[in-house]
Amino acid sequence: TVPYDPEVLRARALETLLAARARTTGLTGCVDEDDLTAQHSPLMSPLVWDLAHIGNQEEQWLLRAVGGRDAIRPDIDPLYDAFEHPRAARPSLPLLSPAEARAYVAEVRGRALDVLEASPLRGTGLLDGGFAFGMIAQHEQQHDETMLITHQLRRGPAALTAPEPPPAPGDAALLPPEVLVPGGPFVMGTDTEPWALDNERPAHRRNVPAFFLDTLPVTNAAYARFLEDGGYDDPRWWTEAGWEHVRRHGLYAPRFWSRAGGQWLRDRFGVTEPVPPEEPVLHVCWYEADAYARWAGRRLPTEAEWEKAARHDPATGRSRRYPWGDADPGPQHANLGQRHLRPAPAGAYPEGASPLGVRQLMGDVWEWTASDFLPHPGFRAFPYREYSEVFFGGDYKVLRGGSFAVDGVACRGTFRNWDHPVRRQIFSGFRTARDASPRADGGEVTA
Ligand code: AVJ
Ligand code: FE
Repeated sequence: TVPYDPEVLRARALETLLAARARTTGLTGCVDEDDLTAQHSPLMSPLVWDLAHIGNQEEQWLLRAVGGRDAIRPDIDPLYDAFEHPRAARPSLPLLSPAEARAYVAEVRGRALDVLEASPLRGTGLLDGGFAFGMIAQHEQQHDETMLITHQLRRGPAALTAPEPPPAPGDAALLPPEVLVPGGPFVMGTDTEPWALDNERPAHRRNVPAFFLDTLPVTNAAYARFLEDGGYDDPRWWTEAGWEHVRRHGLYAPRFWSRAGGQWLRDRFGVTEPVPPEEPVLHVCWYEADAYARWAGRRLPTEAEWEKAARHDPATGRSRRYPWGDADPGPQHANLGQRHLRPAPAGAYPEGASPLGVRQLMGDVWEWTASDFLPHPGFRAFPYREYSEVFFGGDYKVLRGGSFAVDGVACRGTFRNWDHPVRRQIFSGFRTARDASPRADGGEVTA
């Protein structure tokens, strides 16, 4: 059982479920019916599919599995099963209409809150620490990020506005370009986060030799130098599969970039603007991130290196929940929850720095790592194989940290995301690393 007060977790479950629904309502309420049911890209579902899928998962887990209630709409389960129908096929299914989907998710939610009220949040399994409620709040927030990607792909006038302008870049120019992460073991993964998903578990020791990591994510200005140096035309920088991919699809710059009047422009949620040089590069695939790193004489960090940089406190030897410590994310720590509707400039959020001074590990852009998506040693699928297990060993690379579109409930030092190496409609960027000489590990013991 988790070392948290069940009543604190009950309040947090309620708060995070309500916050997720407010965001879902915003993302589906700012466009008309046609926009909700249209396919904006074959890569994405219609928004109305995500909406009803959110409700259907909530019905299955909170009403049926936890609450032991009868099904409201067992007939629609197959329509909203992500494994039954590929995204491109979903617009032609007999989906609930926007009005029906709204009524359905509201009815499910009303009953889910009754179940929350009535459930003891201790013991083992789905109820321990309110896990099922945290899982469903995270699931809704993950689909909110998916819907924001659909909004990015949607054509037409802007439908979304940023709640707040982004912060200033701060002291970026004064920071050392890279930090040395000393070698030795650290604890990767977790046994104690009540709402950590199955792929983040269990905690285990990993030895990570000394390495250097970029203090900041790679910026648009840095990435543009790779373009100007002919990076996309030079097979030396690309893996074989990456070169094949850029040639076949004619890639020449990050997705949503275009060239006009001698400068790079980008489309962002229906507005075209000059590419902001100081912002972390966004909408690059793994192949592009990997090629840039090789061009720069560097490499992508492994997933273990990334997590060590984000969590390991050299002063205590402990792994923190977040780079800044154990406190839940606050607005001073990281750019989350689509607050700025864009990444913040590199160097922002100094209060979110890791013990070694690495910035913006959480929020802003998902960071591609060198690693394939694999289970931690001792992994057990929970509560369903289709969340993580069926993806292990597939054609997926791990992304860490979370983008500006991730909510704090789905953001942790241990949180793992994954996608195909060709994907770039997602809010993906990266930072680079290099090996340190063996002497740089400070003589720490190795596991
Ligand atoms: C963890 C983001 C890869 O969107 O496919 C949502 C999350 N799983 N519903 C995805 C998820 C089931 C998942 N990712
Ligand atoms: Fe889902």
